[in-house]
Amino acid sequence: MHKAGFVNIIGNPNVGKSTLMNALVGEKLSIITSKAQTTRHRIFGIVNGEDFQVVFSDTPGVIKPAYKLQESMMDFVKSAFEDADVLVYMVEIGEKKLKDEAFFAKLSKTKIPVLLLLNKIDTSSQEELETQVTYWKEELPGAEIYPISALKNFNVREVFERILELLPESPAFYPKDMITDKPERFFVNEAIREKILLFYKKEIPYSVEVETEEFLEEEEIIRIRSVIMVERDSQKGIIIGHKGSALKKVGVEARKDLEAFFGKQVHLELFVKVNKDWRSNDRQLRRFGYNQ
Ligand code: GDP
Ligand code: K
Ligand code: MG
Repeated sequence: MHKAGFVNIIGNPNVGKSTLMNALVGEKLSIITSKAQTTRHRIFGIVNGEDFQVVFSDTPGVIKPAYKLQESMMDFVKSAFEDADVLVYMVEIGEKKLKDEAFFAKLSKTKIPVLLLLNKIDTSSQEELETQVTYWKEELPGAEIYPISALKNFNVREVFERILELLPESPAFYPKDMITDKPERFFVNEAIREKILLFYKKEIPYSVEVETEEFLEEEEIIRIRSVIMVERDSQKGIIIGHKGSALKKVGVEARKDLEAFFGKQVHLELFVKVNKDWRSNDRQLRRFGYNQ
C-alpha cells in the first residue's frame, strides 16, 4: 500500500513553522529569522519514502493584511486550508489563540484532522506546559496535541509517524526525487532576503524583494547575478552601506549558505535597484510570484 497527501503548516508569525518544515525535510528550504513575515510564499517540502510521499506546505504567518503584498501572502494561507489532508496548526508555548478570529473559527469547524503542535517547549517548565495543554484542549477539542521543539528536534519524529497514519492511500503526486516545488532561483532570492532580514533594521527588510537575473551552472561553479529591489532611493543607500560594506556582507553570507545548499562553489554578484512602491503594485507582485 502506498500513501500520499498534503500536510499544511499554519499558525501565527514566528511560532516556528519554517523551522519545523526544515526539520521534517532535512534541508533548509525555508529561511528562518526571529522576525515576523520572514516567509512570504507557500513553499512545498516533500518527504519521500518507498511507500509514502508527504507534501508539507510552509506558509506565511497569519496577519491582518495592510498592503497588497500581505493580501497575497494571506491568499497563500487561505489556499493552504482548502487542499490539506492533515492540518498542522502550530502555536508556541505561552501564546493564546490566533489573532484572526475568523481564521480560528474555521480551524475549529474543519473536517480535516488537525494536529496542534505546541512548539518551543525547550523554553518552558513542566508546569507551564501542563497549563498550556489544558488550555488548548478546551480551545480546540477536536485537535490532537503534541508538545514539540522544532529547534531541538524533540517529538518531531512522533508527529511525522502520526501524519503517516492519517494520510490516505494514494499514488505519489510528484516524482520521488523531488523535494520542493520551487526553482533554484527561488532559493537564491530567499538566501539573500534572509541576510537582509538579519542585518538591517526597521522597515528595510519589508521593503525589499530579490530577483535573480542569471543562474548559470557550470561544472565547477554556479554563477549568479541577483538584484535587490527597494522602494526608495534612501533605502538603496542603506542597503549598500559605507563604501559598499553592508552589501558586501550580505553577499558573503548568502554565498556561504548557497554553497552549502547547492553543494558547489558559488559566485554571487549583487545589484541594488529602486522599484517604486512594488509592494502595492499588482503587476510587480505577479512578476515576483505573489498573485496565484
Ligand atoms: P515562523 O515564522 O513560524 O516560520 O517561525 P521560524 O521558523 O522562522 O522561527 C521563528 C523563531 O523561533 C526563530 O528565531 C527560530 O529559531 C525560533 N524557534 C523555532 N522553533 C523553536 C523551538 O522549538 N525552540 C526555540 N527556543 N526556538 C524556536
Ligand atoms: K519568522
Ligand atoms: Mg516562516
